[in-house]
Amino acid sequence: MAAEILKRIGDLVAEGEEEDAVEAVKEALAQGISALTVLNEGASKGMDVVSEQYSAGEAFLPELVLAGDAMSAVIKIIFENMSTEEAARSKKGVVVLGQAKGDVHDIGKNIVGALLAVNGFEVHDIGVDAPVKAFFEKAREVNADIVGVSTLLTTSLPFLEDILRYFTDTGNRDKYQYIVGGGPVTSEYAKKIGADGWSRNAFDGVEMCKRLMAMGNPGKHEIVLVDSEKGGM
Ligand code: B12
Repeated sequence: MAAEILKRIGDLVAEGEEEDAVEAVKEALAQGISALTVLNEGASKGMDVVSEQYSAGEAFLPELVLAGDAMSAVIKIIFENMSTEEAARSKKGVVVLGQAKGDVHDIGKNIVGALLAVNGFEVHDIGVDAPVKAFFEKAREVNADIVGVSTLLTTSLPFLEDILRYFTDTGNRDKYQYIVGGGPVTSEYAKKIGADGWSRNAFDGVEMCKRLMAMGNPGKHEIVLVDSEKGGM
């Protein structure tokens, strides 16, 4: 029963059937399937399918846009449900999150932000295509502990280094833990640019942020890498 509706949610997301996908998600939640399961075993599988199809030349940009819209719509419902489940949790830290300059992909970033929020972090999302300086300005405004940057585009990778350099050049490097993630952002790259943390996915990202909060001393400790898919840390 659960498997059936989760498969249906994945299929509807992959096909970009936004309204039907939202209805199916509501149905699954009403059946008592947890919001996390709906995300992991349902909606995310649909994005995996369309990603594979795109890479294999079997799906094209219009299909991606539709699937992306459907995913964004169901994520909203899923996380509204998670927030109420987890509302009583206390604040673990303040995070500024944004998509690097030039990049308008936002599904992964939104999942990272929402998972951090339901795990007790206060998240400030500065959106997509965010200028280098915007990360610092928001971090200063909200007195952030962690600044996180996402990118899925190889062409936007240099901005990750630029943001960190901006913090350093303005004398603010030791105020914030700097974390990076997204498709082309490897752990080696994160290490190379001098980031404080990197994780493979959003779930690992929560663990990484908890550890960074416990460690303190931004820029002065060894980088925290969390990659549960490799079984390593
Ligand atoms: C959906 C999609 C789109 C949608 C985006 C919709 C949206 N609202 O986001 C649309 C159609 C708009 C789009 C546009 C483009 N896309 Co596109 N897109 C994709 C696709 C199929 C899926 C991305 C996705 O949402 N994945 C699901 C999420 C959940 O995964 P994720 O983003 O990786 O996030 C997870 C982790 O990476 C991690 N994470 C992410 N961010 C962060 C941040 C931190 C701090 C941490 C700790 C972790 C973390 O946690 C997340 C959750 O677990 C990928 C293919 C792929 N295999 O990734 C291509 C892909 C990313 N796109 C690509 C390209 C080239 C483009 C375009 C340039 C195409 C074009 N010719 O116009 C444009 C770019 C426009 C722009 N300026 O940004 C390439 C990028 C290649 C590269 N490495 O540079 C890819 C890889 C496709 C490919 N194989 O060629 N795209």
